[in-house]
Amino acid sequence: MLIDYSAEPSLISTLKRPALSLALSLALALTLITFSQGVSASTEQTATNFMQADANGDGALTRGEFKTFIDLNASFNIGRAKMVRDRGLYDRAFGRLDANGDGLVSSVELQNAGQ
Ligand SMILES: [Ca+2]
Ligand SMILES: [Ca+2]
Repeated sequence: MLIDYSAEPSLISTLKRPALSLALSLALALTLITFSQGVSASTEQTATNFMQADANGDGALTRGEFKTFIDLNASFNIGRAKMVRDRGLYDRAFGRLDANGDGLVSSVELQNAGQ
């Protein structure tokens, strides 16, 4: 019996692109949650903003990083970010997304919030 290795190259190439898959999963999550208004043109920008705001690159946002994330989204007029910024609702938005209360909003929590 022959062993089919044809699936391996695509698996490897997928694993070599964690940044891309992170960006796509974030874009999907953010589309589904609070930033759902008119997000189609700005989905990619939102994912870019997340990665830019994630200063230490661990895939989760501290309160400080989250504020940067909101401010970036607001500057691009994405969803409700401008409202959050203008009304100073960072803590409320952060608290809603930080499901396990560890003081970080992870990409997983963003995804779960959208489901
Ligand atoms: Ca971080
Ligand atoms: Ca958390």
